[in-house]
Amino acid sequence: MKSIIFVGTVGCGKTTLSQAMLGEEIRYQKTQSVLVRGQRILDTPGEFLERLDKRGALMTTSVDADVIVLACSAIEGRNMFPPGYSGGFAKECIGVVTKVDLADEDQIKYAEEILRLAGAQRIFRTSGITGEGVKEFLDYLSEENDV
Ligand SMILES: Nc1nc2c(ncn2[C@@H]2O[C@H](COP(=O)(O)OP(=O)(O)OP(=O)(O)O)[C@@H](O)[C@H]2O)c(=O)[nH]1
Ligand SMILES: [Mg+2]
Repeated sequence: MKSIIFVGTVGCGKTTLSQAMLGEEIRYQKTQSVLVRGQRILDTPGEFLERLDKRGALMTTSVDADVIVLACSAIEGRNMFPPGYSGGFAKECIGVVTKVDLADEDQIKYAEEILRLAGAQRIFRTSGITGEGVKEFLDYLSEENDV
């Protein structure tokens, strides 16, 4: 599997999705600092995106990952990614809509639009709680993809 770094707002579901990807027990744990999970997943605190003074740290940390994964909760309803955000990383950038188990189709589409505007080239619909979409996402990360 390619190594990834999750980028998304506080509470959008990065850690929960990481736990689902790794087949771990799902338990809430606020991410306080950058954490490597299962060797290939860099889990970051949402504050790294939300606070302007932390965004540089996010860029530096992303050097260690093959793929940038922008995460957007389907029930969040706000966009914290600047347009074309992915361009700053100069790497493959994809998106995950999280918490699809709590959302309707319109909400999911809105989150997909946010991710597309941020520059995500592929987008997956996921839920760390029900496990929806997790296999498709993992399969993608295990494939060779030319972007
Ligand atoms: N129903 C549902 N709840 C979710 C899902 N993903 C996360 N949650 C809940 O949302 C809350 C925050 O989830 P986290 O995974 O900790 O969010 P995070 O993005 O890691 O947040 P930070 O570490 O603060 O950046 C927790 O209470 C989770 O149980 C999901 O797919 N479905
Ligand atoms: Mg977290």
